[in-house]
Amino acid sequence: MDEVFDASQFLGLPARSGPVDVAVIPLAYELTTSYGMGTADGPRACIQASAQVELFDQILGEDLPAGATFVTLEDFEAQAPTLRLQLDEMLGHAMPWLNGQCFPLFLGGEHGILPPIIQAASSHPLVDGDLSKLTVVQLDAHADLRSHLNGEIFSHACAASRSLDLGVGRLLQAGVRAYSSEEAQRIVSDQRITTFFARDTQHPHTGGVAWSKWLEELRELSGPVHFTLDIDGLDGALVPATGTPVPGGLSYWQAVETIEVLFANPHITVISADVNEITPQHDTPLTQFTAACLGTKIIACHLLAKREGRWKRTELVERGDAPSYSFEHFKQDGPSP
Ligand SMILES: [Mn+2]
Repeated sequence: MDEVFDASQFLGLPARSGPVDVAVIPLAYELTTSYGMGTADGPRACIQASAQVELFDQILGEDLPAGATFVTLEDFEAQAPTLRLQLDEMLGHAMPWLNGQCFPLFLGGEHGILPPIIQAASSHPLVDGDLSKLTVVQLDAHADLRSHLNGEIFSHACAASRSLDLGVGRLLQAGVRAYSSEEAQRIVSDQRITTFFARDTQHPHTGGVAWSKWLEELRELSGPVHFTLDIDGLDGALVPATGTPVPGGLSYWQAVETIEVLFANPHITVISADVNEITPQHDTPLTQFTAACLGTKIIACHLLAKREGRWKRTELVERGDAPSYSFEHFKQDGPSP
């Protein structure tokens, strides 16, 4: 049965009434991008490019939406006057979709969207206010472990640092090939961080061995997981329009394999994901189309996990002592160094 095509929706899939299974949430956010410009337009460009993505997924074995109800939200554009208030705004926007009732896929926007998503994830029933239960799996050219960039602690270059500061229990990174000495030291000293450097996984002779170890790490994870895909983790040739394209990155199939292996792990629940640092490419749609293909792969793998019992809608429990999660978090963090 053919569905009516709706260009405002991811994959052109029309929003349907009833409980939402998959929410695509564009976060048109660009405040601290250091080099390229245009990440605020990235999510919408990705949604437009998704119209050209095939609905059939090989491992799902059927066309999307595969019986699921999709919704693509309108672009979130921060209105607040300061960066911290905008992060709080984004937190409030993200949190309703992290209640365990659906799978949210956030489209960014610069990687600075990660800390508010992670803070919102603390309200997910499987995290239940304790972010040490949460693992973040990150594909990225950069470690994003700086304490600050040009004095700004919520810069995209600090996204992983701030997520760890919020209390995330583990951080697994791959594709990393551009980082500072400060970040190299943090990778060694912070036991929560495991980094697979592109220098090792992409090595022309021994890369396969390092890559197998990365996949092994993914297979050994347990508990709730957030997957964050900075598209600059891919080789710059695949995503030339992203803010900081870097050579020597992951192949498309390595990104696909990471997603498939992660979602196939029966001991984890991938509660949410984001694809970020998408910037529209005007001469060809390559950058936004690559992001749309990987966003589609994430959704297909989620639906497969759901079909095979690795993801279940959390039962809504009425609690007398319902925990309250602060929307003031970022605002109260005080001045930058
Ligand atoms: Mn990043």
